[in-house]
This record gives sequence, structure tokens and C-alpha cells, in this order.
Amino acid sequence: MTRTYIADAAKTPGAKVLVQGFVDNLRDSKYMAFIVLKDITGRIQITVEKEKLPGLCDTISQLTPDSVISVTGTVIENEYVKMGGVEIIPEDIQIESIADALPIARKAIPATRKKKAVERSSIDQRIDYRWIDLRTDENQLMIQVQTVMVNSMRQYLLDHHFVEIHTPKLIGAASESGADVFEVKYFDRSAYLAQSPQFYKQMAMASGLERIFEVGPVFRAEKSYTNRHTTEFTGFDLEFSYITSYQDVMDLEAELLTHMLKEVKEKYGEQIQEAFGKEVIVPTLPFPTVDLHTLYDELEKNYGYVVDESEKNDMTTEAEQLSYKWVQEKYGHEFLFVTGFGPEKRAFYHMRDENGIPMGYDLVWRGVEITTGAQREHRYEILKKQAAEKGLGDDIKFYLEFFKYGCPPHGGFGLGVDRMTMLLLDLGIKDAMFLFRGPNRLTP
Ligand code: AMO
Repeated sequence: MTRTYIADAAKTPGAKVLVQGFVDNLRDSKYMAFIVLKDITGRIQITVEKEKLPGLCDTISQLTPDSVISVTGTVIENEYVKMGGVEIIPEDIQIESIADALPIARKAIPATRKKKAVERSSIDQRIDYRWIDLRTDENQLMIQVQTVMVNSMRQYLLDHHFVEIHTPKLIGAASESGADVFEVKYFDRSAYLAQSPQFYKQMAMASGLERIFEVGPVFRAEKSYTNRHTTEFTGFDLEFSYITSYQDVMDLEAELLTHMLKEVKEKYGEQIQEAFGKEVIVPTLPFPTVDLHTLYDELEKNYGYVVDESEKNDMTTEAEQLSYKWVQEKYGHEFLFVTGFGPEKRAFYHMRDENGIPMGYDLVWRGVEITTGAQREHRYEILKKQAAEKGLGDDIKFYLEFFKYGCPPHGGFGLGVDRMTMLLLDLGIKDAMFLFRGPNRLTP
């Protein structure tokens, strides 16, 4: 018999079905047993009248929470059943896997007369057993939402003449700045894990591919212990040619994110509100843009925030957070493009204007940076000079070569998928990814 998803089975009263999943709840009394079965689509009650089905009693007595079973039976309407007014009367229950007592508490359990309250396990304890933690409705929704996020952006780009590329993550030289890079043993020499697909996105421009994107792993050897940093995350990166300014890059990103949030809201808006208490807001276009120094003036004027002189050309974490308050009050918006960073704070490959200011931006959503983007310097001599100023030489010689044999003007950005998930659902980053990696975390 073919397996039926629980959500589909619940719609077919009278039908004989095979459903499979985890035992979500179990009540086994003298005459009756009630099993709540959960699969990725929902839950259904399996009701067993023991006198009528003596052959199942032994199986039921072995069941534990989170065991995996296969149930063949008939779907029956029953108005007294809370779960959608249907239940399954089984003919057969097969045990696929028995679960030991669970080592974590995925949710807090209030005290009863017989039992003490159980606290929810910490996120670190839950990550030790992440596969068990991921069985909750919230976590499964998080992964489903992330799927729609990435897929809707991918589809948008495919509809706009982009192609998808897959760049190497093992590289011979540290990319970008050389800092924050993991060194790995590569036969009898060293290799590095790519801290960005940056160089290869740009190689694709020199290859004449014109519009490319990549969704892939990004590695950062940063000892950061915040709720928004991880040592390995999923980057959504794109690059496109024949732009006239970095404004083209910002416009494309704003349209892409608006499209994505519209799709997420249509598909999961209500579930997100219910499970995470967060409204999905589809932004209006254009997104507000502010120069960094104007922003600092505004933050000082409105909230008394004074930035340290040494940090004036970059955005501080406090400024990021406060900018959310500001952009909401001033524009009723959740997104803010910030431009006008100092050249010493930005990568050498950002094109600079006549005043030496990098022609790039950060995008801040709900008070957290989600993107860096820019028009790139595609003129070989200038690029070489800008790299040399940052002390980059031989290591990036291979990259500079990309610009020697013809290269269109271009720009692009990198977006953190995990950060976006975290902000969309109001979670910390450890909760917003399939499996977190940090300075102290390499397992499971
Ligand atoms: P940047 O270093 O700003 O830019 O990274 C782009 C985006 O990636 C996410 N991000 C992170 N997410 C989780 N943990 C981290 N440690 C982390 N670091 C970065 C953020 C960030 O905005 N090459 C450029 C992009 C470009 O110009 O195209 C770059 O990598 O969301």
C-alpha cells in the first residue's frame, strides 16, 4: 500500500490508508489507547479499542514518545476528536523504530499534581540533539519558510536572465582580506575555505555570463559569540554586468526581497504569526537610503547616540539597532540602505567615487545587517592599486588576472540566508539554521 500524508488522509473519511510518522503523544489505558501520530504535514489520532483489537496491545505497550510507526487503518469522522474531527481506526501497527527516553526537553512542561515542571533545554543542549529538536512544528516551519525564501529568490532571478553557478569552496589563497579564513590541510600544502564567492562571482562577469547567482556555504573564522554570527553560513550571492551605478544593485535587491517576502507571506504568513508571533511585512519600494554620516547625525539628534570618532566611517552594532527605530519612525519601513562607508572599512574591490568613497552599501533589516553590496572596480590598474593599498599582493594575483583581458562594469551583493531567517522569525541564529557551527561547535 502506498503511504498517504496525514494531511491528505484527514480529508478522506471512509478511506483505508497507510500513514507513517513519529508518536507525538500516547495515552494507553486499560480499555483504550490513543496515539497521536505526526508527520511533516500534520497530526492525526489513532484510536484503539483494545477489546476489539487484542493483537495490537502488545505493540502499543512497547511504544514510547518519538518512536516511528506505520499504521494501516480506516479514516473515520468523529466530532469528539479535537484533531480535525477525524481519527484512524487501525488494522495494523508496525513499529519501525523505538525511541529511547528523550535527552532534551523541546518545550517547557508545566507542573502537574504528580510531576514537577520541566524547563525547556537550552539551545546548546538542544543542538547536541538537533535532529530531535528539529521535529517540532516551529523548527519544521522554519525550514519550510527558508525553502520558500531561497526558492522564490532563485525563481525571481531565473526569470530575470540570471544563471546559477557553483564556485569552489577550497581555494589556494585567502579571499578578500586574508583575515577570518580557515586554513585546511590540502595534501602537502595548505588550502583555505572560501569566506565569500566574491572572486569567482567576478570571474563569471569576466567570463561574459552577465548575470549570475549562487547559494552556497560561506566560512568565517571569526571568534564571535553573538546571536547573529556563525562560522559557516549559507550565502545568497549575486553579481551582474553592465550596471551604471550601485543604485542598480540596490534596486535589484529591493525588488528581489519584496518579491520574496510577498511569497513567504502568501504561503506562510499566518503560520509564522501563530508560531513565532511575528508579522511578515511586505515592504514598499523604493527602500529608504541614508548616508552613514547623515545617519549618525540623525541618531545623535533623535536619540542622543554619539559614535566614537574612530568608528565614524563604519556602522556600529548599536547604530544598526538604533537605525531600525529611526527608519520606522521616519519612513514606516523595516529596511534601510546605508551608503558612504569609509574606504578603509570596505573591501579593496569596491569601486570608489571621485572623492574616494566606496560605491557600495549595507542593507539593514530590523536593525541587523543582512547584506553588503557594491559596484566593483573592474579597471585592472585601479583595482591593482586599491589591492596594494590594503597590502594584498601575490595572493590575489590570480584574481587580478580576471580584469586584464576584458571585463564589463558590474556589481553585486551577498546576503546571509541564516540572518534573514532569524530576523523573519525573530529567532537567534542558532535556532534559525539546520545545524549551527560556531567556535565551540563542530558536532553533531
Ligand atoms: P559580507 O562579509 O558583509 O560581504 O557578508 C555578506 C552577508 O553575509 C552575512 N554574514 C554572516 N552571517 C552569519 N554569520 C557570519 N559570521 C556572517 N558574516 C556575514 C551577513 C552579511 O551581510 N563579498 C561580500 C559581499 C558582496 O559584496 O557581494 C561579503 O562577503 O548577512
